[in-house]
Amino acid sequence: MQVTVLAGGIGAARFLAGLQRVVPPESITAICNVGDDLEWSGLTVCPDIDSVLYTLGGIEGPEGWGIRDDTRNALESLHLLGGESWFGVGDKDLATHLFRSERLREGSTLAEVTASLAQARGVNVRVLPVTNDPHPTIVETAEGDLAFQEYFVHRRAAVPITGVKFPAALTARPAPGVIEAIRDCEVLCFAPSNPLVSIAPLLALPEVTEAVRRSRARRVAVSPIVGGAAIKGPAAAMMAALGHEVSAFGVARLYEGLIDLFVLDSVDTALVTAVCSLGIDAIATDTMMTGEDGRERVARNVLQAVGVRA
Ligand code: FO1
Repeated sequence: MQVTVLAGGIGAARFLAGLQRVVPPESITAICNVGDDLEWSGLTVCPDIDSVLYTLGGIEGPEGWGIRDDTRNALESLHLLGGESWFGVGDKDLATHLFRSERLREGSTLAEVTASLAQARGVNVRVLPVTNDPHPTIVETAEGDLAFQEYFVHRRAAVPITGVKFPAALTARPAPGVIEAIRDCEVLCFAPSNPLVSIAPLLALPEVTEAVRRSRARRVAVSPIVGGAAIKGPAAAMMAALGHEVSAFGVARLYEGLIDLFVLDSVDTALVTAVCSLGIDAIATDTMMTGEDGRERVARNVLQAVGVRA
């Protein structure tokens, strides 16, 4: 059985970490968002891919990004030199960006470098960038357009937003294997990631949405909104700012026509009927990925919900 996961960063990484304890990692493909990527001091940084690789490799930092017990000597020295230091790159993490950037400069694709990084970290899940091409997420704000990390980290997500756009969506091509992984899997999961800036950039590629629509997989989404709040990150505030209902139902509505089943948390049981009225099956279960056991339990619950014995 093949399982494909549409993935953002931290929420997806935790879900995948649980999933790889339930089904063989080799049977899992993660299709990762690259909209958060940035050029940092001349290096290519791919936060969502790295969060997935570090978490699956068991070395993620306490917030779910970066590497555990990392130091910031390089960043501090950079700061002393007057370089930009608002993006918190650790010393061990820096090695990933150096390696990736060098390989990209030599002509490797992002997918190839990602496969090398996965192998080096002992990650057996197939981790694919959704595209090898630049495909940035741009946040439209009252102060003008901001690249995602500029908005999220530099401006601490404190600037009022008016929209989100993906200017390269019509020119970026899906990376090799992406469409096949969506088309040929038995279970297609939308990870509990931010629907507007983690999953939407994947779906912004027309071929990806088309493949999701046509996939014969059981298509299931896990809500990143629980009890009207985001488990992590700016999803709730962004949904409110852009006029979406801040609830699991609001997320399900964004996925109308693309999923067969929506998994929401037990605290949102009252929303099951509303989600079903969208023509989407819905179940309420424990979706809290607390600790390694919690991640595994959520993955197991999701697979059971789609009828897979795990
Ligand atoms: N998030 C922060 O809130 N502050 C940071 O300084 C920061 C640095 C950083 C460095 C490398 C990396 O891979 C991720 C990093 N993140 C940081 C996380 C990242 O901005 C977001 O969590 C994701 O882009 C959202 O999925």
